[in-house]
Formats: sequence, structure tokens, C-alpha cells
Amino acid sequence: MAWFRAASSAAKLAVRRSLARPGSYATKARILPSHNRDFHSTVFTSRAQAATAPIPRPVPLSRLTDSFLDGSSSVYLEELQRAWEEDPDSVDESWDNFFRNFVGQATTSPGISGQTIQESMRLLLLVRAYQVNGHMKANLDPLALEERHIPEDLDPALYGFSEADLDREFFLGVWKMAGFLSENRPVQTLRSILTRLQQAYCGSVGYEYMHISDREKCNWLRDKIETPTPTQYNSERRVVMLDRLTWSTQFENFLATKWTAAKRFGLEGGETLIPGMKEMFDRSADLGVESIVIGMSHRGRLNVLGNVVRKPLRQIFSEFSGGTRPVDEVGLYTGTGDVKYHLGTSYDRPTRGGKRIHLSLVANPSHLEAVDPLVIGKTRAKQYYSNDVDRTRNLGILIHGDGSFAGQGVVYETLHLSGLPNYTTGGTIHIVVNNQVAFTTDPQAGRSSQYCTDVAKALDAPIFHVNGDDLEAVVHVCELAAEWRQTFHSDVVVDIVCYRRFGHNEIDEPSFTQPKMYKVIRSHPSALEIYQQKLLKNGQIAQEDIDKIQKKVNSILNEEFMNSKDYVPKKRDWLAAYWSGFKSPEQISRVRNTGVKPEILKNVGKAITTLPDTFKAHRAVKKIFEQRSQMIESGEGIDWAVGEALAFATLLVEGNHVRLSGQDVERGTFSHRHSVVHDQETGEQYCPLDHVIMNQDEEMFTVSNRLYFIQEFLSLTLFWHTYFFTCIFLTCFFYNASLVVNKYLKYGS
Ligand SMILES: Cc1ncc(C[n+]2csc(CCOP(=O)(O)OP(=O)(O)O)c2C)c(N)n1
Repeated sequence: MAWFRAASSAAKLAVRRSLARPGSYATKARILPSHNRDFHSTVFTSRAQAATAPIPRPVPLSRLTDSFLDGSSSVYLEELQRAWEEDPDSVDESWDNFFRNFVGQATTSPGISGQTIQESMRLLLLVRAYQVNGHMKANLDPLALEERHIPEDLDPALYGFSEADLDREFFLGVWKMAGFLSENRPVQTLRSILTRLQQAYCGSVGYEYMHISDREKCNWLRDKIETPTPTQYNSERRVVMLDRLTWSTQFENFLATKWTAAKRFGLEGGETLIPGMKEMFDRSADLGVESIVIGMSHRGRLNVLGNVVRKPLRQIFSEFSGGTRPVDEVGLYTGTGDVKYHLGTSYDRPTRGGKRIHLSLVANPSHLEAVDPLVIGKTRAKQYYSNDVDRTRNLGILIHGDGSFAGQGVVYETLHLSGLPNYTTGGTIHIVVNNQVAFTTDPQAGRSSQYCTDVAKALDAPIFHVNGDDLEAVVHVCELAAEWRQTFHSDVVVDIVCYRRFGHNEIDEPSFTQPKMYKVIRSHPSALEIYQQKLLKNGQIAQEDIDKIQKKVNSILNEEFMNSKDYVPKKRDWLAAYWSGFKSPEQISRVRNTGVKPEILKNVGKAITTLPDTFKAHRAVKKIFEQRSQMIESGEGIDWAVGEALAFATLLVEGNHVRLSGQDVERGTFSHRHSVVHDQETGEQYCPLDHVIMNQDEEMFTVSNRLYFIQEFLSLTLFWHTYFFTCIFLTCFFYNASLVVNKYLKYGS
């Protein structure tokens, strides 16, 4: 019990000490320019700051000490400890944890220099504060223009620690925690704990994950973030990253010099997206992903097409030059004007780990974010048709702008589908190219939330904010996102905080509206220059190697440009995937006989009107099913609901997948369908259309009530239709989906 008495009195002493020290408690959140993040100058409230800071009001001792350390409660604690020593199971689990952590350590770790219980608890709170709010102090803005409120709970002085405590050793272990707080971490000095907290949470990455309610998921992330030492890449990886960043940068430069007046919606300022995506895909392939469906809007699309999906560069250049039309295909697949950054393509790409991964970039209309649910629908359809039951082989990736991610309702609606059993794709990876301006709107004017990604918190998705000028940090979080998705099969967000070197497009003048920002941007080095300088400075690469990479990339770009002059487009260039038998707008489909033989109608009719013997359906529903059975038997009086069910059933018999989706599709808005019947005693559900053919796969007929988002429903369903030639039936309130009809359905088929 000596530990306890010593701890108790030492704790009180520590509190008195800290109370006696003026200004040791930070009283307010401070505003610091984002570049001023040097550990030693910001981690403690300095004397100079303390002198100008308001003098803290006296705090009653009772509010600062842990009450169980005082008076009669100490006797109680001694009793508890005695009981625990005899039998750990005799005390509550929380006390068992407490004694195991603190008593065990205090007696067995001579290195801990006078650590009191109260200090341990305060240190724990400090670590927690970094986990929750460390991102507020992270160095995220490459332009260092953003002024952020640094929460006071990141100041060790708030917890009573001073410079004098820096070299004291502390144990932090807590039962069932990972990272800093795991029980098997060695004892560390306060200085090293604070340094590592700063590195882990306040460097180029700001992690937001403490909103996630699942402890296992938080621990998984803590293990990845709070590693004993920061992650390091070897020289081979660095050269690959440099090569990829050179491609991304040179590609935009090349287009800018060849087509000076063309709109590109270039990626300048956010070029690390490309190496980030490539590393994300490589990691995903290592973890079992075979196919990736990508959706994105204008920003950086040509760069993604050329450098990630590997659309032939000559083809892209030919589109810039106006290209020649294929003589034999005139009128079949045509397009004009700005079509080059709306087109999609697909490609089988070799990965760094020696695998192949199929990539397809879905065609995109001007409407921002409209493509989101289509990507989800296509991914889900691919999972169904490739029997990807655990959804680990097909992955959807969405790339957003910061303005669009925060502003477009379709983003929230798509996120909300992500966890529904009949809509999930096992997690989408979202990447935000956050150039901190939307057209001419500053973030402060464009949204109420702190981050443009806050909407994803509703989904318990982790969010990794990263400084877009730090290539290795971008690559790190891109890999982490891939690992998260393959581990937890849920959405994750990478927010690349970057800037837009030019205007909204290349012929816009950004200084009309963002003069201060663009003054900084004009003299800001590119991410490529920053990375080259970093590698040179650390002796990790020689100038000749950098020159060699630049020269190689330039010569390939020039070669492809020469080849683009004779490039003849093929009709398949217009399709995101190469579909054999896909009709052009001028070709007419064969009119098919959709009738079926009466015997088939009778057979399927039996299946759709039969309920299991033991099933206790509602009285009225039972009667409806008896009447339906008579209609099938006699062939007379067949009503709308039976006609519809027969249509679905015969589609199934012919091998088609049928998907019904809407807010009240299971019962039917007019209580007519009853495609899912509920047992009145057990609540069990039975869907007769799941039993039309022998050993029918449950997903072959999918009927699913869901939230009321018409646009997502149609977009999601559209891909089952266009990719797999299924049929779409549209019903009421359909006008909400007119965007999807105009932009996809009308042109799709
Ligand atoms: C639904 C829709 N609304 C408006 C527009 C017009 N528009 C095109 S780009 C853009 C700004 C988008 O900003 P952000 O998402 O931040 O992307 P950035 O262009 O900055 O990369 C707008 C409003 C559009 N294309 N689609």
C-alpha cells in the first residue's frame, strides 16, 4: 500500500505545485499561423504568453484532485486492493484493470520517477486530447494561410506538466488499448511521449477517427498511427514515387505548352494525387482487389486518364487537337467541344507487386458528383456477376472537389447507402482534391463545417487530412485507406489539402477574387520541386537521377505527341469498357418475343403464391395469396399485382437478375405487392420470388425498402441495366431523377 500513500500525497503536492505556478494552465484556445508548429515553442504555454494571458481564476482543490485519493475513500481503496491481491475476481472489472495497470507497474518499474496516479490520469487525458484534436494543430495547408484555433487541451501545462517534468519517465498502459496507451509499450520520458504525439498527430497528416464508436477500429488505427517510430520508405520506393510525381507534373506542363488556350481543369497544385492513387491501387492489389471502378469530375481528370488508367497519351493529345473521325464510323459515336474530360476508359494495369488490376473510369457529365451512385452501382453489379461475395475483389473509388463534397446532396445520399445490405459495396474510398477554393468561393463562405469532409463523420468513416505538398505523407494515407477498406469493408476518406495554381480553368483570372492567396501561390514551389529538394538534401538521390527521370518522361510525351497526329479514334474509345454487341445510337435492336408458354406461367405462378406451411402470415395477406393461387389455377381475373409478379418470375426463369428498390417496394405503395410477407408471431420474413427456380441465389431477386433517394436509386440501378442488359421499370416521383435520365439513361442505351 506504500505506492498508494506515496502516490496520494505526491499527487496532492503536484496539484499544489501547479496551482502555485502562475499561468501554468492555458485558459483559451490560441490562434497560431499554421506554419508555427515547432514543438518546443508551442507545446507549453511560454512565460511570455503567460505574462500576457489572463490570470487564471483560483480553482478549488476539490475540483482538481481525484476524490478517491482523500480521507475515508483511501481506506476503502486499501480494502479494495487487499481484496484484489487475494483474488482479482473479487473486485469490479474496472478496479481490476486499475490495480493491474498502476500497482503492477509502480512496483515493477523502478524507472518511473515518482509517477503519481493523478499524473498518469492526466497524461492519459493529454494523449486522448491529441487523438481527438491533434489534427487541429497538424500542418495541413501547403500555403500556410489558414488560421486555425489550436485547442487548449493540447497544451501539457493544462494538465499540470512543466518543463521540469520533461525527462521524467511515465508508464501509460491501459487495458485493451493500442498505440501509446497499450500495456506493452515501454516506459518513456514525457519528452519522448510529447515528441511522438506531435509527430504522429500534428505533422503533415491530421487524423480524424475518434468519432468512430467501434473500439476495435480505433485501436487498429492507433496501432497504425502511433507506431514507436515514424514510417520510413526505402530508396527504391522513393524513386518510384518521384517518377510518378514527375509524370503527373510533366503531363500538365506538356499540355499547357502545346495547347496554351485550351481548358484542361489541370491538377497543378494537387499533383501528388497521381502517385497517391497509384500507390493506393498497388496496395489494394496486394490485398486482393482485382478491379477498381473510378468516378471523378473535371479536376485532374485528364491526368488520371493518362497516368493512372493509362488511356494512350496519343489518344488524349489527338482529342486536344480535334482529331480525325473514323471514316467508316461517322455518326455512330461522335462528340464535340469539351468532351475530352468527360470521357471514360478502362485498362488492365500492372501493379508494383507484380499483379494486374482492371481499372475503369466511368464517363462523367458536367454535373458534379452525379457519377457517385453510378460508381457504387457498377461496383455492386460487378461484385454480383463475379460472385465476389465478401466484396474484396471489386472496389469503388470516388474523387471529389472540396466544394462539391461539402455542397452536393448526392454525396450525403450516396454515403448513406454504403452500409445498407442491398447496396453496400464493402466500402468506397473517397479522395478529396481539396484545393481550398470552389470556382471563386472560399471555404468560409461555402460551408458551415470545419472541414469539407465532415459529412462523412455521420458514417463513422475515418478521415485522413494530408498536406498535398508532402508526397510521402500522401502516399502513406492512400495506402492506409486501402488497408482500412480491405480490413473493415467500409468507407474511408483521404482529404488532400492542396491549392489550385491557376484559375478554375486555365483561362480564368484567379486574382480577381483571391488576390492574397494567388500572391502566395505565384512564388510557391511545386510538390515535385519540394520532393526533389528533400531527396537531394538528404543525399537520397543524385541530381543526375532526377535529370534522367525528367528526360525520359519528356521524350515519351513528345513521342506520343508525334504519334497523335496520325491517331484514328476507334468506336470503342467512347466506351468506358469494351462491350461486344453494344448498339450505337443509329443501330436498332432486334424486337424480341417476350411471351412465355402457359405451362411456365403455371409453374412460376405456383411458386409465387405459395407460403411455407408453418408460416403465419397476416389473415388478410393469407387471403390475398389464396385468391392469387385461384387466379393462377383458373387463368382468370389476374390482377395488376399477379401480372407484375409473373413478369418478375419469368425474368428470373430466363436467368435475369431483378432488382426492386424504393421506400415501400416490399409491400408496395398501394399495399398491392406483398413481395415480402411477415410472420405475425416471429416477425420472420418470406419472399416467394426468392423460390422460383431450384437453389435460387438469394440475390437474384432483390427487393429492398430504403431511404427515399430517387437519384441514387436510378443511378445505382442503371448500371445493372447498362452493363448487364437488365430492365428498368420506373414508377412515381421519378422527376427527381431527371438528371440521371438526361445525363445517363438517354445516352446510355
Ligand atoms: C451540379 C453542378 N453544379 C454546378 C456546376 C458548375 N461548377 C463546375 S466546377 C464548380 C466548382 C467546383 O468546386 P470544387 O468541387 O471545389 O472543385 P474544383 O473545381 O475547385 O476542383 C462548379 C460550381 C456543375 N458543374 N455541376
